[in-house]
Amino acid sequence: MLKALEQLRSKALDEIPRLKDLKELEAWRVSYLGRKGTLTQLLRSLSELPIDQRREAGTAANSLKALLETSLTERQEALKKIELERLLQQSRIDVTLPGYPVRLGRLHPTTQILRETAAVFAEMGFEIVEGPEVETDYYNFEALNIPKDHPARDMWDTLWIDYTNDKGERPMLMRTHTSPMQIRFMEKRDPPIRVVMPGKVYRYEATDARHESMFHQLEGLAVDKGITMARLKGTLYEFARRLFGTDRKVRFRCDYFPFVEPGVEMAIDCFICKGNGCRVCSGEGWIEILGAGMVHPDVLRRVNCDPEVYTGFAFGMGLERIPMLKYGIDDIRLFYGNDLRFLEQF
Ligand code: FA5
Repeated sequence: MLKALEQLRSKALDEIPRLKDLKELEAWRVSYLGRKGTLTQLLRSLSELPIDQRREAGTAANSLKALLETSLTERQEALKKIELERLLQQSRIDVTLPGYPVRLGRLHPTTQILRETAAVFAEMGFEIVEGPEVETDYYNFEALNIPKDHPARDMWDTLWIDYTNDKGERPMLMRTHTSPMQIRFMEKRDPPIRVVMPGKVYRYEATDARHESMFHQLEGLAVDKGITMARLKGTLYEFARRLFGTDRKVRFRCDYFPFVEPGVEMAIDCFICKGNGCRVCSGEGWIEILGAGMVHPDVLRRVNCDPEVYTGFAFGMGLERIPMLKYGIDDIRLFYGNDLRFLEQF
């Protein structure tokens, strides 16, 4: 028995430094100290020895067990250290390597056009102001001469916020246009006013090549003594010339918006068919980019501005329509489709 223990000892201790990883170490443990391991079996067979040999063999076997267990723990620690070293080595940063170039992003085409458009108006002396996208019925409709149940509400497909007040009304909505900012601005400031107010607007409508349910508008407002329709046309002509160049055609036609009198729409000749009619312009040859007009006297009165003294013009343009006209983009849905092949061209 003692001889067997001695052989086992030298074999086990000889093997242990050659074990390369924790997996091999585990196999070693199982083969000596596991339930069916060699040492475990020897320990079990102690009971079969004659009583005079059992004591000595027992002591030797138990001290060998303790020795193997200590060796196991030591090797385990050593292997863990080696593994850690290897991992550290792998992830070590070589500061002499050339760096990775930083991939620069770019501004979304809508952001670019928003800034470009606002800058054109800033050069003409307009200030730039932003406002809330969640509006109240009052600012989005009522203060703009569109009372409840007025048929003019049909002009704007509206997304209502699911909130009911004490009176059982649903007064909040995603703004359908930037025109509520006219009221908000005039409530705070007296004339003279020259301001543009860009931002997101929302409509519950079916999308097509020219219509999105979320898009951007830029609202313009000028209120002062002696503001006329000629000033409105002059400002918008100048804007179109600066943004699209002198060779583009601009068309004004009468239109109806409850908060202006008279009202107009401005269209630019279609960039694709050059006025002949195509899918993008629905065969019309023109693409409407804005609604405008002279601020209605009732709107001025509502914000305590005397319409006998002051007059004003206002306009609201669809911002996505501008890069569509400028770069010949034939589908508005491309703007928010998150396709980098489209976005990276700007
Ligand atoms: C308005 O929203 C008025 N608030 C404009 C206005 C302002 C009139 C101030 C008078 C005075 P309209 O719904 O027509 O009007 O929208 C204005 C512009 O937004 C349109 O000319 C068009 O360029 C753009 N537009 C309208 N609906 C969409 C849509 N679904 N997707 C993309 N652009 C749109």
